[in-house]
Amino acid sequence: MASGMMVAGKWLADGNERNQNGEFHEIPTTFRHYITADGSSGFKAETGRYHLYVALGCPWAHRTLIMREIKGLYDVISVAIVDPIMSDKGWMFSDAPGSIPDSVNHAKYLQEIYLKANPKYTGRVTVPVLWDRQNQTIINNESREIMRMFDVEFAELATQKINLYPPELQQQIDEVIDAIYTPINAGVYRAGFATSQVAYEQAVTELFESLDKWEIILSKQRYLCGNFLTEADICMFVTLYRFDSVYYSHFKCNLRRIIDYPHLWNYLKKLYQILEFKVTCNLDHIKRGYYMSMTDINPNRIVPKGPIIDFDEPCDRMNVLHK
Ligand SMILES: N[C@@H](CCC(=O)N[C@@H](CS)C(=O)NCC(=O)O)C(=O)O
Repeated sequence: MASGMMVAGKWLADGNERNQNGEFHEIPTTFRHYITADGSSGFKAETGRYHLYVALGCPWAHRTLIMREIKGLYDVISVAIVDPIMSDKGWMFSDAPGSIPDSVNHAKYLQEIYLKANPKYTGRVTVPVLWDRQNQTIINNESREIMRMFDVEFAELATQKINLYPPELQQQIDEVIDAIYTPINAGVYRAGFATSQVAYEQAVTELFESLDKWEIILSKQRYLCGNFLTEADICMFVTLYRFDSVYYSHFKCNLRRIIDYPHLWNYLKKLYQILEFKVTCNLDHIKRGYYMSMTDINPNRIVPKGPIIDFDEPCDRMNVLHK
């Protein structure tokens, strides 16, 4: 989760920016083509044409993996999983347990994929990446858009006829995904990568104010957008699942643990116990990815043994799927 990059004479392990107040700002992704069911975008949703590159440790890539599972697109979209630990040349392919080498471009480093799509590319080399075998190029490297394409544009090819972006909830889903992005999904990084006390305290305060708010909302309803599972829940899950094992200690987001929030903790267990979520979770890749790749935060690369968390602990199981 960290590849070296020299910006303004300051070595930034994660390829992103800090402003003069020490606040972390993500550099936007740049490959933003869009696949459509009818191909009107120039890229048609088809079986066996697209290949997904992910890291199991990365929360953004995790979104796309969960959606691929929930929709039952495993025979439609193939996947490669990089080695959990970022090398000094960025993401690398290996046959480490849980990793899947690149069967399409046979790359050693993910950077080769970016340069194959654009030989002049000098930006961040991030996961997830959606590759097009037909045009030999990157379609998109923005998780929110890849998740949406799998949900909506590949719906006809999906074996699971489930809709996590139903028409009557679309506006609310987009508003909720926006509402949790800055304080929670990016918030943990804003706290963890802050290089000033002020920037850190700003981020961590906003983070817990937002978690407190969702704790109350989830005491009154099952999911973020009411009583049906939606894309917004996938976006919240990937941060909550990593929280007590990584963000609490590694990123100093330690006012409370998720297990200290009765409704957020129950919600997290409930999602985790959905098989399509559980099969995409790999705490070993997550912990080694964060603790061994970010040497500016964890110089000795020691991976903590704890905490011991039982995500299979009983929870109030609900009828989760929106048919
Ligand atoms: N906005 C992107 C963010 C992707 C991202 O930051 N991925 C991280 C891993 S969690 C990465 O690959 N970082 C490598 C780098 O920045 O060099 C998305 O949502 O897809």
